[in-house]
Amino acid sequence: METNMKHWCLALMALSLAPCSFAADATRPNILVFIVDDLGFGDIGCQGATRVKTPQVDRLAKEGLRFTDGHCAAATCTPSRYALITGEYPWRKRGTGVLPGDAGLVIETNRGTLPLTLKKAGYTTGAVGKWHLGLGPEGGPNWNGEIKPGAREVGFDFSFIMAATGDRVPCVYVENGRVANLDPADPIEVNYRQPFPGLPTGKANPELLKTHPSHGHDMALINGISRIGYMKGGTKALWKDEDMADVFTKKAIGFIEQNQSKPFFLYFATQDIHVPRAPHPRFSGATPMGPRGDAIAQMDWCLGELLNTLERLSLKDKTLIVFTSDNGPVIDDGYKDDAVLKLGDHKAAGPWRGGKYSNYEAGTRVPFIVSWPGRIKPGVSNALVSQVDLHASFAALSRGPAPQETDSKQILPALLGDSPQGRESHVASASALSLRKGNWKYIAPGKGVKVTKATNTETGNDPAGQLYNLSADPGEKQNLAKQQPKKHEELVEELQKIRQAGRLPK
Ligand code: NG6
Ligand code: CA
Repeated sequence: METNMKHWCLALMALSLAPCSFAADATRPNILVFIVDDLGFGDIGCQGATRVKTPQVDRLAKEGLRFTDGHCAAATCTPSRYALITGEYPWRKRGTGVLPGDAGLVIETNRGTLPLTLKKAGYTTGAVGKWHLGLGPEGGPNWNGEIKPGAREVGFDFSFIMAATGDRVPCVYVENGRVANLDPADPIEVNYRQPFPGLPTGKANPELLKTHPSHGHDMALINGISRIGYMKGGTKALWKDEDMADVFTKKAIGFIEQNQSKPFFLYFATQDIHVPRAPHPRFSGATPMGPRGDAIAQMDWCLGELLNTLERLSLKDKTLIVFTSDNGPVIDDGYKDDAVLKLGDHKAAGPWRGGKYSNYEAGTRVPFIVSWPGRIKPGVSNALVSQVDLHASFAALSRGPAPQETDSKQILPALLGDSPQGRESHVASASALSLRKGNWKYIAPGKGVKVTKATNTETGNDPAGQLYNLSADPGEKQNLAKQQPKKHEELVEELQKIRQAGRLPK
């Protein structure tokens, strides 16, 4: 009897000392944000693509809710991801334009973020893939020491990332704040202004290139591809572009396996289908569209690997997945990779006008699928939803603290398919700000070219304000600003109100 009592007491003591942990369950799922780079609305089978097959994305869409009016907050990467991670519109914060690879962390470490909120709710948080939000102090980190502040300081327990983009140096992986596989005898130096004497560049040594630039991208020459910026050293740590999808996928699977019995949040950011498009040779020729199409096929494979992992670990019903992209599509983004030549009748932007860099819809209207088998009824939703809302919505879902970021709306009922109503309005940014309200779209006056020469993007810039009725004119062809002055004024004022409501740029 006495020993029994002793056992009971010990068991009780152990329980009270155990850290407060819980498993993901039917009400509080694991969260996987799978964010593709530069994937257009029409780049997936379930939204019209036929020249590239995306069976895994289509499978997710079939099991989940496919949003036809889902947005990222900006038409390029850094500002778009800033919004997703923080829940704040990027134009409120200076320095959120496309960052070089040696930029300091652009997110203040004392602010609320999505991963931090989920951490407070008891989730283990991980970031794998493209970062592009800066690392280290202003002026960039010391690549040979501890790279801080970074992903950990904004709320990720685990991170395996690349600093910026595949086309920017340094071409190395950063794992939990240190360059992976770095040989201290071969330190890394990064310079965005001038080349290192004696090292090859795309400009000086085109004979060493396997992919040639079409514009820019003629600096450091690494793995037969010239990049933006110069770097020296770190030879053992250099990534091989063709293996990158495999490397990131393996890390993501490892993270899921390790955290299978706890609730986790995984931010999985593929380097695909951004330039340089260099998929693994097993995807070469997977599509008739050249490397851009093959990179889509590779991305689809990555998604399949993660879906299979969740299935294998019996986590499918306990995991909510968001599949989306950080901005609209671009065909030639700086390399001669046959993307334009082999495009055929493929409509990367779907029915929308413009693309990456554009104020028109295709800049930010991106693939947006939410799945949670057993909880979300499969179907299609026309609710207006944005990545900026994930912070407030997942705070509610995880029963974490509600964020202070007022741009982030709690639209869980829309995301879970319980309501057809998403947010009322949405501000997107490219070269100008634009406001969506219902089916109306206002683009603020913008300076600059109408079509960029290099990427052939219709920017949507106009010195006068533009107003479009997307239900009658989804292609944004007919500017109604003059015909509908009252509507125009209403949206001008609404945008002004939203601008004044939040934090203004410092
Ligand atoms: C541009 C690059 C483009 C791409 C983009 C950022 C040139 C000529 N073009 O400046 O290739 O890297 O920046 O893309 O350098 S994003 O998806 O990360 O925003
Ligand atoms: Ca991008």
